Amino acid sequence: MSDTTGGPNLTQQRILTTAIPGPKSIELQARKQAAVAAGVGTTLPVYVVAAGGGVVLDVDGNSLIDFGSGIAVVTVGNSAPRVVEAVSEQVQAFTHTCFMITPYDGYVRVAEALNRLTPGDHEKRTALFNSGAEAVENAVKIARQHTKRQGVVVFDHAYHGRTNLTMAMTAKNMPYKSGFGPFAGEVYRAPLSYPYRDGLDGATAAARAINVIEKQVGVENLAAVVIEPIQGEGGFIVPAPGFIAALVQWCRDNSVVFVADEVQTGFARTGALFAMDHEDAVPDLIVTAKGIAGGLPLAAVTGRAEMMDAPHVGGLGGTYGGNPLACAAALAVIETIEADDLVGRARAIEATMMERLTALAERDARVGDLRGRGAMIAIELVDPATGAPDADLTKAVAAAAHQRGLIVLTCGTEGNVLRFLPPLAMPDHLLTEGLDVLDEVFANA
Ligand code: PLZ
Repeated sequence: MSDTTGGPNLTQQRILTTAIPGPKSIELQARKQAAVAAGVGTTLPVYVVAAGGGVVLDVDGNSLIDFGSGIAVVTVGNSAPRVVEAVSEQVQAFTHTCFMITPYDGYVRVAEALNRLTPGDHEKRTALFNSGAEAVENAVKIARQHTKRQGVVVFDHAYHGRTNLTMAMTAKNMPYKSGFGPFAGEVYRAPLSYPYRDGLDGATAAARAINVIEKQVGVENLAAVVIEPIQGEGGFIVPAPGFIAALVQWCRDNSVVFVADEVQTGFARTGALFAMDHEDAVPDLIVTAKGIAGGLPLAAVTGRAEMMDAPHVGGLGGTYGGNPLACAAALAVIETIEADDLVGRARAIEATMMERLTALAERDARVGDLRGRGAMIAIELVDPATGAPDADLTKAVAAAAHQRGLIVLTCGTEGNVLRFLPPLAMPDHLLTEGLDVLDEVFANA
């Protein structure tokens, strides 16, 4: 196979042939600056020619270890073989008809699979969309129709997207919201459970959030509570045990729709098919995207039939939602997760990462917290003396890792969280080497 073909057969090695970025990438980045809107930033401007397994190959011949998965998207790996085959077959058959005009069975099969795989054994329905933000918006539309109420509660540090409604739902001002208002109304923010920072147990943190909701919104005005079971962009915050279950129970008691935004946590990422599977609770609606289709744009809302069926016929849709290529990819992703036991693989990755990062945290007091599940792990970096978030160190560590050929991402409201999201197709030797690179970087930082 030629070296510019992606997929798992791409040479699984970290190779640095130039400085990062190399000369060809620098040239392309100059063209990008002249041609692409400045608002669209790039974290690590190496221009990609192929990717697969655990590496990303750039135009200068550098092969980088991928601890990012394109922000938790290529969970099954880049150009995963079943995805390539299914999409290639579909692209020859037809590329689009619009499901709202003349439908096709790929969409129905994805809906059936999601109804089967998502948490809870109640009767379910699914609707397909293009992006996480679009699906979150549709979950809110569905909850409003079902409850005949308007209010939406979200949480501190939440990330739900960049469209107008989801900007209102996202917590962080820069870079997501600043100057882009006015934002959609009827969105209210409640305090999260953030064990490292608030020290509260799940029940206490839930009682605090519920008090805010009852006093500041009022149950009679509330359509939905929307939460990421593990926050993604907000800092990979795992709520204290029982927090999510208490919120779900409160929603049930008050006829409020509980929406789990599993755009980042879904599809085996956390060592379960869905992060809600770790909680002793079942969401009413679950929003999925990213990992669902191995890199093709697809998103879904799945949930209780009586809620999903509340909007009138024609009330939900969009030109491309459930595009045939994306559906073919999703079916191949689901087959891959099941056939290759990627849930088990995510747990094995968790074990390796936790062992190595625990050792790092013990050696280096700047690692204030280590948290996450499966192949969704992060460290929060702080000033050891004060516990204050250290965004500068986080930026420096990420940049040094990039220089050494390791793709890592940062996150967190304070920008002081380094997150690791390797594809589950990553071979062990690259996972270990990536962790070695991190050790080196911390030793020199
Ligand atoms: N909900 C939980 O993580 C997307 C955003 C990157 P879209 N997260 C990555 C960026 O800077 O734009 C995300 C998410 C959760 C919703 C979304 C939105 O998904 O597919 O980007 O619209």
